[in-house]
Amino acid sequence: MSDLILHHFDLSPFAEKVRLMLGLKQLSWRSVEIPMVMPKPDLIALTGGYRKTPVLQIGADVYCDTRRIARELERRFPSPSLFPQGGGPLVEALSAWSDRVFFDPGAGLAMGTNQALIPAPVLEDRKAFFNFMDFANLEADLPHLYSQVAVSLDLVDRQLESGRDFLSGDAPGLIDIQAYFPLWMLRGNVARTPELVAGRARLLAWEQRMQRVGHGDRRPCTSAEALAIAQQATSTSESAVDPKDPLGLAAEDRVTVTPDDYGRVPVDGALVGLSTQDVSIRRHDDRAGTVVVHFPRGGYRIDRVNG
Ligand SMILES: N[C@@H](CCC(=O)N[C@@H](CS)C(=O)NCC(=O)O)C(=O)O
Repeated sequence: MSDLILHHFDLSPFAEKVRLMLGLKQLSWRSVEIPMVMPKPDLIALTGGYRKTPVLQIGADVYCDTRRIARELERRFPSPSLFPQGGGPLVEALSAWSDRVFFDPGAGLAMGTNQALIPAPVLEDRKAFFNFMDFANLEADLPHLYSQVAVSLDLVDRQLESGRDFLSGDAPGLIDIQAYFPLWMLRGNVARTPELVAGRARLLAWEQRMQRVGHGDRRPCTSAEALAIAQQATSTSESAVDPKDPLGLAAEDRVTVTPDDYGRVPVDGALVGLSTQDVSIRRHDDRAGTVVVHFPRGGYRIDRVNG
């Protein structure tokens, strides 16, 4: 099988989510460092416009969004599982809590408590990108954001009440990673984090256990090498479009796939796969060759391109 290549940057919380999945599964992977802000020409050559961090490349298959990446890692490397106690669908559903309810106010705090320190190009980029953040009122909103983060920290702490080591039992799983990555972001960016977790001994012990999950075996890779790998590879994805899908699409239909939240850049291609949970499209780029780009369906719009 081709190498796993993660396109990411070290400070990215969503990338930390995937690095921990790779660590939990004790996988070897290659790391391409991408820019924190646009432009990202080498990433866009692979994705066709999707700019968020991280993206996982396996040969000529390009997986966008941490939820799609989790499903693919679990499919290709089932053991050790991201769901050691089962319950996968519920854990996937809980990404609506971790990735939005917990992450968004944490990101607001990371921005709002550091606005004066954030380099201007990053601040300008994120002002345009994070459409859910009211940058003009972030400072006034800090008490509200602290209260929102406290809601989630309290839930995690209370889930550990029974004395279990991890949120659903004795072994770490995706639910722990989902709950941990916003705390990882707070630690790195919000000076008052020690106060937010003070007195929560169970949470602190769990946090240390999560740090020990690690990142697996990481080796460097350049973006030029990653593009050459894509260029020489052929996608291993099967073409399968559900004929009963409500959108009424067929294989090879030209469509765009667009995140419905923030970073709403459409990716244009020929439909390859469409199931209840996943969508994939084929596209060509002079430098990346012919690639298949994969997205989850939850939180993404698929639109037919006429003509
Ligand atoms: N739903 C996406 C969210 C990813 C996301 O928002 N990532 C942030 C970085 S942590 C991002 O893309 N920031 C802007 C950038 O990297 O250009 C996922 O699960 O992968």
